[in-house]
Amino acid sequence: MTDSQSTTALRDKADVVILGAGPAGLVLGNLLQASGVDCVVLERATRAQVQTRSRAGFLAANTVRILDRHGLAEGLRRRGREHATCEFRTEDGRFRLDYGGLGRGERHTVYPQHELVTDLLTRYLDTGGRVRFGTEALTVLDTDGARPTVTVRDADGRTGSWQGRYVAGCDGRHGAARRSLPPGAVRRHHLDHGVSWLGLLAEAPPSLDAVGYAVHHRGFAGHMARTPEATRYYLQYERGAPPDAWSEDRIWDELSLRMRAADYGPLHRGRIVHRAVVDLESDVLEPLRHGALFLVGDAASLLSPSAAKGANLAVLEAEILARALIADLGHGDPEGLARYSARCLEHIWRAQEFSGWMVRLLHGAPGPDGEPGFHDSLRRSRLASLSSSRSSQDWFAEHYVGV
Ligand code: RFL
Repeated sequence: MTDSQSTTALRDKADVVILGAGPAGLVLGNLLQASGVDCVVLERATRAQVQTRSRAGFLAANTVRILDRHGLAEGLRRRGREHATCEFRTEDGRFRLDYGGLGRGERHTVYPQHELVTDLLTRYLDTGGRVRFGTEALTVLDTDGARPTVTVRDADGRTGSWQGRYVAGCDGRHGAARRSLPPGAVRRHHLDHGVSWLGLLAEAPPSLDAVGYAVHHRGFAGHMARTPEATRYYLQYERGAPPDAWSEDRIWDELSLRMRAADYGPLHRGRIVHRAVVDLESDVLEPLRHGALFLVGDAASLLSPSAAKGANLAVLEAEILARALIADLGHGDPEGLARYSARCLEHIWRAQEFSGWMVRLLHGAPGPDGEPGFHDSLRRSRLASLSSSRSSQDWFAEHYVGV
C-alpha cells in the first residue's frame, strides 16, 4: 500500500475525540453521549482485551456516587460488595481498622475494573456511542489550532486521521496524548519510590475478611479480595526480576511467611492466573491541558497502587471534563475547560500525598549493615500511631476511601 492510499483509508470527524476505552475514556464517553455531544472513542486493543484486563477493584464511595448520578452504577450495585476493614500484620502483632466507622464513615465497593469497563462500554454502545477498537492513536497534531487532528493506525496497518474540536487523552501513561505534548509545554513531576511489587491474581477465595497489609523483614505482602473465587496478592519483589522468576509454590510459601500464616491462619492457595511486576512510581503532569488536548486518568497522573486511587481519580476527572465540555460545546461557556487542570490537580496532589504515605507505611529500608534501618524504625512508629491513636485512624480512614 502506498502512503497516499494509506492516509486516505480512514478520515473522520467528531467534536470530541477520546483516546482510550478505560474507565476515564468510557465515563467521559457516556456522559458526553447522554448530553448529545458528538464524540468517538479510539481504542488500540480489541473489545475482548478491554473487557478482560484485570486491574483495579477498590472503588471509593465518591466514585460510586458519580456513577450513580449518571445511571452507570447498576452492575456494581448488583454485584459489587461493600468493604470497610483492613488488617495490618507486623513484627509487633496485628491490628484491624474498621474504617467504615472512622473518619467520614465511608466504605469501598469491591468491583473488578474489567467488569466496570464492560458495564460502561455496553451502556455507551447501547445508547449509540461510537468506539473504534483496534485503532491506535499515533499522534495528536495541531493541539493549538481550532481543529486538532489525531493520526491513527488500524489493526490492518492502515493509517488515517480523526479531526475534532477537542481531544481527551484517556490513553494511560504510555499513550499518544502524553507523547504528543511538545517539549516544555507541560511539566512532569516524577517520583520513583524505589520499591517493586509482584502483583498476583489467584483463583482462590479470599483468605481473610479484610484487606491484609503485612510488613515483614523479608518485604511487604498484601491481600485484597476481588470476588468469592478470586484474590489479588502483592509481594515486594526484587527490582528488575522477571515476573515468572518464582514458582507458584515459592510464591505461596513466601506469602504465607510474610503474612504470618503460622500465627494467624493459612492462606487459601489456588492457581495463579495473572502476574505482573509493578515498580512503585508516581508522576503528575502539570498543567493537564495543552490547547485543545486534555489529559485524564493515568495519562494525567500515575499513582503507585499502594492506595488504590488511580481508577477513582480517572472517574472523577472524567466527570469534571465532561461537564466542562458540555458547557463549552453546548452553551459556549469555556470557564470549566479553563479551570479543568487546576480542579483536577487539587485532587491528584492529595491522592499522591496519601499514596506516598502508604508506601512509607508499608516499606522500610535496611541500614547499611542489613539490620533494620532508620526508615524501618519510622515505619514501625507510623504503624504504632495508626494502631493506637484515634485521630490517626480518622485521618487514615478519610484519605484511604476518599478522593
Ligand atoms: P487505562 O485503564 O489504562 O485505559 C487506557 C486505555 O487506553 C488504551 N490505549 C490506547 N488507545 C488508543 N491509542 C493509543 N495510543 C493507546 N494507548 C493506550 C489502552 O488500551 C486502554 O484501554 O487508563 P484510565 O482510563 O486512565 O484508568 C486508570 C486505571 O486503569 C488505573 O489508574 C487503575 O487500574 C489503578 N489501580 C487501581 N486503582 C483504583 O482506583 N483502585 C484499585 O484497587 C486499583 N488497583 C490499579 C490496581 C492498577 C494496577 N496496575 C495496573 C498497576 C491494581 C493494579 C495491579
